[in-house]
Amino acid sequence: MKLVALAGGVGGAKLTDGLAQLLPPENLTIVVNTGDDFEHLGLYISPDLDTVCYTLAGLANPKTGWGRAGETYHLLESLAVLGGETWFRLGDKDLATHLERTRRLHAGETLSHITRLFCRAWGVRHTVLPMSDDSVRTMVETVKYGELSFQEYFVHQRCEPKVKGFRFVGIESARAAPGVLEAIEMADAVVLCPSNPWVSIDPILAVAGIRSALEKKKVVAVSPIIGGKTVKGPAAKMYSELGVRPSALAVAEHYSGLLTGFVMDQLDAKLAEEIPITTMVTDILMPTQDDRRRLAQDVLDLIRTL
Ligand code: FO1
Repeated sequence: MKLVALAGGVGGAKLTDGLAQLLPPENLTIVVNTGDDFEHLGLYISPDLDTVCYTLAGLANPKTGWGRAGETYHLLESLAVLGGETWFRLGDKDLATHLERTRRLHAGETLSHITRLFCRAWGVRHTVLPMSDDSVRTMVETVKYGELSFQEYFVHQRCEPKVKGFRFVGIESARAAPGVLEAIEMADAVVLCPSNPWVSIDPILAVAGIRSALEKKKVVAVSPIIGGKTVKGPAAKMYSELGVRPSALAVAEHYSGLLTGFVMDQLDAKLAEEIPITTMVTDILMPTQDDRRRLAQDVLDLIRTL
């Protein structure tokens, strides 16, 4: 079975890792949100791309899900002494990624090309593609502070400001990165990983051609919400602040018109009858490597029945 997975940060990375344990490299392409990307300390940072690649490479920090395992923060500590900006925790190993990526971007290489080179260096054999090589920046409209850039909202303000909406700056002119639409075309199904629907999956769906390519495919979403709460991150809080009761049902409705199948947690089993598409009820938490593979297997089993 040939699959494309659309992924954001930590939850998405875990499921793609499970899928990568089950599918050979030629049968899995992972398309990653780049709306979270930003420039910081003169460096180009692509948090979701790095989270997915580090996870697939077995290099990710197991505690946070983002950044590198066994990380040190010597640069940040020295920067703090000088009164520099330290709110975004860039570890020493991780910095090498940002330095080399930034150097290559300045030399005219594309993000997708650089990602391919880095994946080869890290031993990641499955294809990881940024959604676009063009700049897309997620802006979060907040009640108190007006519009904030995504990392300002997410990391600096710790997702505390109440949100009113989102804007993806640059989306009108962003083209899908080379290979994205081709991979969807060739796929038997597309999986929307348990990432934040508002700020991880929606930016990918908003890139020209991606949503319409998905409309011709079997599409299965895995809920990032269990029992009204998100496993990690602000998705449930965002639903509440936007006037929608956070639930697996709200996620299914978020993607309405696009889905052929839906996967949600046992805790939400009662909601299954309200979802008008084939729904699998299973354990969607992925605390261990085995859980990632088990959930990925459930997703593949569901796809085979559609
Ligand atoms: N998330 C945090 O909550 N605090 C951080 O200091 C932080 C640093 C960081 C550095 C590199 C990187 O690739 C990711 C990092 N993240 C951090 C995670 C990240 O910004 C978010 O999880 C995503 O953008 C949302 O998917």
